[in-house]
Amino acid sequence: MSKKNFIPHTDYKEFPVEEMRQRARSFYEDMRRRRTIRDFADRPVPRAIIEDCIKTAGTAPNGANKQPWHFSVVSDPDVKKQIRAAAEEEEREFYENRATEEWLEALEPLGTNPNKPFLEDAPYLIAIFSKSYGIKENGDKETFYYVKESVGIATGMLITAIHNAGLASLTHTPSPMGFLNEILDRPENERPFLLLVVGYPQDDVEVPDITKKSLDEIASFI
Ligand code: IYR
Repeated sequence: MSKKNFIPHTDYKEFPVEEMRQRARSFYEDMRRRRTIRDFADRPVPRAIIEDCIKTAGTAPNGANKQPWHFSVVSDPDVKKQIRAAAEEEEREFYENRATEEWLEALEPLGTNPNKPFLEDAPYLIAIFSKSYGIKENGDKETFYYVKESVGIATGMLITAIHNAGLASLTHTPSPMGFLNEILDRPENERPFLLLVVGYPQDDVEVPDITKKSLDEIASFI
């Protein structure tokens, strides 16, 4: 007897072990090509691609299936310009005053600075908002659970989907990001989580010569 509201999970697909091995390896080989880039071309990207990537993010596992996220997709040049101006103001403050010496040193290999031309160059900015709580039809607050975890997972899936589609992204976190609520007209129960810049890399783009930790350094098998 199935539980109330349960249906058969007919979408699950098992693969023979050898095929699983190959799939796991080839997915890793493909994902390790992903790099954050900071120089975007202004070439357009069909909106349908972005829509499918966001639909992928929307399939993420999350607390009590409350789906506590909102993706605000910006392609309007005027809005991008406003976001760039507000982000650069925060970033100037960060680089000149707020960041500790240790933090600036950690950023040194990435070559970041307060100038954010990518916020206007890239065809899409996806502002990801986490919903701290929901609002019921009668206006009462609805509690949401594991909001940061949920939105973090959805964002990882979005970044993966964008890479899989053949586009590049940049996880940009101007701090604080409250200006995004104003510019994008998002309600008080939503908090900016991250600004994802999406598009094609500029021709001959370069990336920092940095490496990822080895399996031994990031995992233990007991
Ligand atoms: N938000 C700033 C600084 C910055 C911080 C970290 I941690 C990074 O990994 C990269 C940048 C900026 O976007 O420049």
